[in-house]
Amino acid sequence: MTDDRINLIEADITTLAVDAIVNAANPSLLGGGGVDGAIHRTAGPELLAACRTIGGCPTGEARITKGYRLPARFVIHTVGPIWHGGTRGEPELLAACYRNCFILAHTHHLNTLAFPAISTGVYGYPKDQAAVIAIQETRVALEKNQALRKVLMVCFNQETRLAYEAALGSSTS
Ligand code: AR6
Repeated sequence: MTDDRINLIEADITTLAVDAIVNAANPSLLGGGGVDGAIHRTAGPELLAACRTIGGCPTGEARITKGYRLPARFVIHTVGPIWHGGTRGEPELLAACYRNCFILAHTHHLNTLAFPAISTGVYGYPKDQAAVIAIQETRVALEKNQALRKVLMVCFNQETRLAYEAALGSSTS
């Protein structure tokens, strides 16, 4: 059973005291709007300095930094695809984001993670389709990594919560 380790919560991700929160970043890793802006504002300038040393991140990949002034110990920065209608590899790239975040969590022995709905804000990915991919990849990761205790799916609005509820209900784990 994996779904008992997936929680949908309504929260500002920057307030969560988990091992790592995930940032929906852009390829520069130098900050932006949305959840990225909120994370950088709360984490403080040390986060930006750490991101500068990384030198960017291609779409679909992920990088890890400390959380600095955040209650979370680490930030996993991933770059989701921009939605262009779904024919430019968006589903595969979004799935790769989740997979690469879970790989970093595993290698850093992180047991509690919180995800925003990657790509569904500024990048325009349809929330329902993104939720299906997020839940699918999370179930696979939870099955493989029994040490992963809790994955929080942060719903910043009602539409996102409904999308996750539908994705969780649409198939068995
Ligand atoms: N806590 C949790 N979720 C949030 C928060 C928050 N504080 N703020 C927004 N969200 P977005 P993207 C939700 O636009 O689509 C940035 O400028 C939001 O409602 O943050 O991947 C980057 O630098 C939505 O459900 O990320 C990139 O340029 C989800 O987080 C670009 O935006 C993702 O929305 C990335 O776009």
